[in-house]
Amino acid sequence: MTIFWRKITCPFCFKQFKASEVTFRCGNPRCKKEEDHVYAAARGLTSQSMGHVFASSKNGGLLNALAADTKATCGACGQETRKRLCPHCHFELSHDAGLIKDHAIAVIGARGTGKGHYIATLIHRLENELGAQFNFSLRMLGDETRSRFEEDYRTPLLRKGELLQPTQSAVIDSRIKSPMIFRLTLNQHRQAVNLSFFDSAGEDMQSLDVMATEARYICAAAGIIFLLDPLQIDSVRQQIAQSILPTRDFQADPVYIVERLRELFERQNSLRPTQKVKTPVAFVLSKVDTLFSIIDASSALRAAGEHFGHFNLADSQSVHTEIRNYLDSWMGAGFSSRVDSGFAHFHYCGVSSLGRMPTREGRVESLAPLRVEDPFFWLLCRLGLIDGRK
Ligand SMILES: Nc1nc2c(ncn2[C@@H]2O[C@H](COP(=O)(O)OP(=O)(O)OP(=O)(O)O)[C@@H](O)[C@H]2O)c(=O)[nH]1
Ligand SMILES: [Mg+2]
Ligand SMILES: [Zn+2]
Ligand SMILES: [Zn+2]
Repeated sequence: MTIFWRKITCPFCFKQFKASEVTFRCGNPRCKKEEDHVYAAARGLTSQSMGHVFASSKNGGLLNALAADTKATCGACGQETRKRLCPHCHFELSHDAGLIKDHAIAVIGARGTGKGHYIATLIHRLENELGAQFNFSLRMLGDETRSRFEEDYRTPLLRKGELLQPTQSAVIDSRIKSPMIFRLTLNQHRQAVNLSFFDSAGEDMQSLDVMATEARYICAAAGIIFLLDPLQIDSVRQQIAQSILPTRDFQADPVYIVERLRELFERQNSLRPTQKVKTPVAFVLSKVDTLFSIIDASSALRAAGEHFGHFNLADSQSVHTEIRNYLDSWMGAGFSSRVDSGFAHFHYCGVSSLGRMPTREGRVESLAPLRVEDPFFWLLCRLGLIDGRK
C-alpha cells in the first residue's frame, strides 16, 4: 500500500481521479484477452483485443482517499500486474503517477514549422550533453514512449540522417494524442518530475474544432512551445534564396495561429476577452540557420546560449528582445501586440534544430543544433524546476 499525496491527472484525457480509483490491466500474455471498448472509444479506434481490465479489490479504509496499491492480482489468471490505467480512458499510467509531479508540454505550430525535428534534437541533447551540464538526467518512461521515440524520431533522423515525415492528423493517427513521457531527475534539487511531451500535427492547427477535440492537451499543458517558421513570413521570403523556400502556406501564418490559440483558451477555459492566458508560452522562431544572411553580424542567434548549470537570464533577455524586434520589422507589430494582449507569460526564442539546410535529397548529413534548449529551460525556470541567474 502506497500513500499518494496528490490526485492523478491522466496525461491522455486530463481527467482527475484518486489513486484508489485506478484500474489495472493484466500483462500476462497467456491470460484471457477482451475487447477494450473504453480504450478504443477514447482513441477513436475500433475495439481491439487487449489484456483483462479489473479494479483493485482492496481499499485503504480510513486512508482510502490517499492509499492505493501500485500492483494488483488478476482475478482471471492469478498473476500480479503493475499496469495501472486511467479509469476513464484506460491510458496506461506511469508506474509512479500520483507520487511525483507531472507537467505536460505541448509543442505546437503550423505545418512544417519544424516541431518534429525540434523534439528529436531537444530530447537527444537533454539525454546527452545538457544532462551532464545541468546535473540532471532524462529518461523515457514506458515502452510506448520508447518505441515511438525510437521509430518516429531517433532512428530516421539521428541514426539514418533522414528528414522526418510530416506528422499525420490526430484524426487519422490516434497516437498523436498520446504524450511521450520522460522522467527528469534534478540531482541538485533532489527532485524528479514526469514531463509529457505532445507533438502536434500542424494540419490540426488549422481548425479550432480539431484543436479543441484532438489537441485537448494544449489547454491542459503546464507550458507551450509555439514554433514559428520564418520561411513563411513574406518579407523574409523576399530576402533569402528562393531555392530553400518551402511552398507558401497561408494557413501557417503565425498571426492566424496565435489568434486561434487565444480563441481556444477562451472557449475551453472560459477565459474572458480581457483575461490573459496564464499558461507560459515560448514563441520560438525555428530554422534560424536560414536567416544568417539577413540578421545582424553581432546577433545573439548566431551563438549557442550559455546556460552553465542555470538558465542564463541576461542571454535569454537579449534573444527575446532581438527576436521581438525582428518579428516586428518583418511582420509589423500585429503579431507581438496580439501576444502582449493575449498572454500573461511569454518569451521569444530562436532555435535551429538541424543547424543547416538539409540536402536536396532530404538528407541531414550531421546535426548542429543551436539553442534548442532555450525555450525548454525557460519553461523549466517558470515552473520553478531550475534556477535562473543574471
Ligand atoms: N534549415 C532548416 N530546416 C529545418 C529545420 N527544422 C526543420 N526544417 C525543415 O522543415 C521541414 C519540416 O519540419 P518538421 O519538423 O517535419 O515540421 P513539423 O512542424 O513537425 O510539421 P508537421 O508534422 O506537418 O506539423 C523539414 O522537413 C526540414 O526540411 C532547421 O533547423 N533548419
Ligand atoms: Mg511533425
Ligand atoms: Zn484518461
Ligand atoms: Zn490475468
